[in-house]
Amino acid sequence: MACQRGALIVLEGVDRAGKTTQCKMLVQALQKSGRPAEAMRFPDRTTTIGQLISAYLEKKSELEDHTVHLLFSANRWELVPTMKKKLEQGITLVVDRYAFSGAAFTSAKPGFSLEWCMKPDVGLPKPDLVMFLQLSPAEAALRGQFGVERYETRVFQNAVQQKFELLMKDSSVNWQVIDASKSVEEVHRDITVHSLNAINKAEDIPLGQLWT
Ligand code: NYM
Repeated sequence: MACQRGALIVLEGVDRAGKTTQCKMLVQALQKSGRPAEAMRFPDRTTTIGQLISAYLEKKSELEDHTVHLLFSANRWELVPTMKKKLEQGITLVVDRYAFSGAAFTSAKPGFSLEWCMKPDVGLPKPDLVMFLQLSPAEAALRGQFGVERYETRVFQNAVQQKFELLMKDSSVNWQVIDASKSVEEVHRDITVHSLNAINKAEDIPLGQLWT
């Protein structure tokens, strides 16, 4: 009997919403309950393309805006065969950022339409669940200073938040908004409930294609 596929679960949100902490906690909780699960993150800075992106984010290099957008997308596409293989093996993937960050961040730059920004990621494996960790700019500010990487300013993050709100209007994607202002444990509980639901559903339906 073919094994049931794993679920593709994505966490999105503006910087400092707690995505990375929550991804780790979710993977650990799933593994502990006997469900195979692995963490992934985008950009994946370990590949050749990922290293170009990383240098750009760290302001060690300059890249033209369209070019870096396409590199972020290529970085997802290069991992697709690995992702599909793992999902087919029954492994649930918990992904820290995906195509939604790609579209939201680039379209927050002047001269970029959301439509253009979504195009290169059309057809990627479609997440079974996308949780948006919602945190107001005021609450985010209480969590301390922004980092030093590119995009880490209040004005830019506000623009990104607005683009995420547009993306969340798309009902072809299973969006769940999570109140990230709650305690780490409470957020973890909310995320776990939604994830278990998605994992159960994914077992019976084929993996979809994003934005098609
Ligand atoms: N980012 C991330 C993009 O601009 N486009 C993308 O496609 C993705 C996946 O990279 N500020 C931005 C969002 C973040 C930065 O992410 C690096 P992280 O999670 O801090 O490594």
